[in-house]
Amino acid sequence: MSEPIDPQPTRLDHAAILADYATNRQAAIDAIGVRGPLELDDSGQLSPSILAAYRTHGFYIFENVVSEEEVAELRAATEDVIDRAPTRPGSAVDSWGRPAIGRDHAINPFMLTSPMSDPWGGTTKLAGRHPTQMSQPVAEADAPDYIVHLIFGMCSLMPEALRLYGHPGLLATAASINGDDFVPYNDAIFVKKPGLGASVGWHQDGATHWDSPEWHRDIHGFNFQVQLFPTSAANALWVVPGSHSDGKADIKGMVAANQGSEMLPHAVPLVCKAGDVTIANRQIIHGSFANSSPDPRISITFGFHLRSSVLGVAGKLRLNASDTPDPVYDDERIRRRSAVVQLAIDARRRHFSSEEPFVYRPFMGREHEYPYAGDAITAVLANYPIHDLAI
Ligand SMILES: O=C(O)CCC(=O)C(=O)O
Ligand SMILES: [Fe+2]
Repeated sequence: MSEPIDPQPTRLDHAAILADYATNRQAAIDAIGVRGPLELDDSGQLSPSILAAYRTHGFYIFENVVSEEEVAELRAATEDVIDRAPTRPGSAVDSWGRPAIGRDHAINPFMLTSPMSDPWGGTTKLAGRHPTQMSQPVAEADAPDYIVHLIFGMCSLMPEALRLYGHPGLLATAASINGDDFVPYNDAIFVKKPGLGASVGWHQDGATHWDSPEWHRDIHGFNFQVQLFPTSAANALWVVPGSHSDGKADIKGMVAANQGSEMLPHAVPLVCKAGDVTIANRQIIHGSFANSSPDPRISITFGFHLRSSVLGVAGKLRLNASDTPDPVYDDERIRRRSAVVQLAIDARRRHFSSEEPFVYRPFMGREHEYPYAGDAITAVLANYPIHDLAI
């Protein structure tokens, strides 16, 4: 049974308590057997045994998907974007005194928060889906007031990230799980710098279909996370295996039953190498602790849905939540957002010429309308997160 954890421990105390718990739970994930190379069969579908493991457990770790070179490019590009973030909310300049980027975007690309905080846990934000707050270790005296927690709109901020979005193995996985007419959800980069990174309170991602008569374990889609650094139990994303199949969980009750401790007894850490890609069903209970460890995590996160889960559905979880009602997603909205995938495929084809490009069924025969060249680039990418398909 876990000890209740001090809501504001020192960084070192937090790291020590987490280390004990993690050793235990690392053995549990090793026993499940949910990792290996991303294998496609002759028809380009995800290998049946991987698909079966993903459907049962609600997650999988694909090893060694993104090459060292591509990871290096993505790291450099992401670090540059982080460097250009405003120093605090509303600031016009970055930490070097240069004009901060993203101030002219319809969706602010940066979510800033204070070091090792839990900005959503226990609040009503994002449809109140993070019911409990993680412990928030006290940051070192020299820590900045604000850190970058999330970056939105990566495909227009970094060509490297756009190319990643067109990755053939990942898109084939999306087609295998959600069908050839799969549609994108959104993208977000989680940034967890050593001794600074914020936590993400336990939650399930889906917001629209929990009470649907057609509810099933895959109805809210999934997210990939491409890891730019090796992850450890201390900074990784954690999941509760199999919890995607059980409907809406009582997370508050689970934490209360665990003596108020956030270290849930059945959770496991998705420990990865750089270049590994995790996939997690959006209905799985998941979260991450404040990064009190000495190691960074940067996770490039993007998700995909079944088209039938999105079409005709009034969205939720919009980034620019305002007074206007959530839109009902129609064919045109889906086409606009899906065009980012088609553009990404072409951007990747031009850069990695020896790789077989993914064929995205909804755009078959119309690929030439979405070249990664000329005006098509801004036509598709300008403020594309306003078209996210958030359910
Ligand atoms: O990476 C994390 O810490 C949280 C990720 C998450 O909540 C998500 O991908 O939905
Ligand atoms: Fe999540």
